[in-house]
Amino acid sequence: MDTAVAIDVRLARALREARHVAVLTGAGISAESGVPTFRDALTGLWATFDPRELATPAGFRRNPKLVWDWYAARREQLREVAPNPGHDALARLEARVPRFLLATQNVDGLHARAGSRRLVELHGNIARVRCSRERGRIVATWDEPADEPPRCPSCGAFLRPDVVWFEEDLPVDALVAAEDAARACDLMLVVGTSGEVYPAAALPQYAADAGACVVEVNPAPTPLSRIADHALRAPAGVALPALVRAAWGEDVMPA
Ligand code: BV8
Repeated sequence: MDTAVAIDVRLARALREARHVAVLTGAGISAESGVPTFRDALTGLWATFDPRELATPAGFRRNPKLVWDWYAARREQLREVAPNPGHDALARLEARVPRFLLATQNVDGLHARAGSRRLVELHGNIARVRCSRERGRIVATWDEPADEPPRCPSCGAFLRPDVVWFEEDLPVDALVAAEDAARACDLMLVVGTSGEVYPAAALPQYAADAGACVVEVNPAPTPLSRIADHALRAPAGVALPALVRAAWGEDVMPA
């Protein structure tokens, strides 16, 4: 992996002087932790499965066991991974900025494990399992039947991952907090997202419309690149520690 990225001195100053920073992350920030992204041609989960089959209510109704097993496999895989220097840099950044909010589309829980606290999970968290009928009922333990998902101990409906599927509404509090932060921030970091999934992908436009400095951290251009004032075309695990070092001259400890 390349180990250097040049940080524009104006960007370093903008971050150091920012009073309110908002961050939007996507699957790309977890790629260096070994978590497959959704659209990476080589390892992307969608390359293996049809999203219409798996991450939608209709897909779950059609084949509950396949969807349950896909999430169970992803939960299992997450036991082997750890936050990377990109997650760590964002946790360190939070401690340096007066007002900060990290909105993630990821469901892998790695930001919280890295120590991020001012965090909203726009698409839920794969480690949580809930009743498919009673949205608020989180279930901590279950038996694994062979031919169908486990059932809710309270009402008998299938259990499901506590994530937001396509065509499902995002948690209102999380989305409102993320939108408010996007509209109020001085600077927004947009990290590791293809910018294709809404309403999360609308957040950088809110920040740009409000006059914030928008910074894209992504090895590849995306539909969001046109609204970015700065682009760090490098992996997040390299670019984010370099950005924090350039702003405050500190070393972000390796994960
Ligand atoms: C909603 C949880 C209202 C599950 C996910 C038609 C009908 C119905 C809806 C729609 C429609 N048309 C549009 C919509 C809205 C729809 C949508 O946006 N669809 C898209 C596909 C067009 N959105 C929704 O349905 C949302 N709900 O709108 O509710 C509603 C209600 C009823 C009817 C209609 C609307 C819900 C969206 C949430 C879906 N759930 N995840 C799970 O995880 O299994 S989305 C899923 O994709 C993940 O959360 C993921 O984060 C997200 C977005 O992907 P990215 O994070 O961007 O990841 P991706 O792989 O795409 O890109 C990775 C990037 O990282 C790349 O750019 C790559 O270059 C970069 N990268 C790679 N390596 C690195 C890196 N960057 C930095 N460092 C590296 N090392």
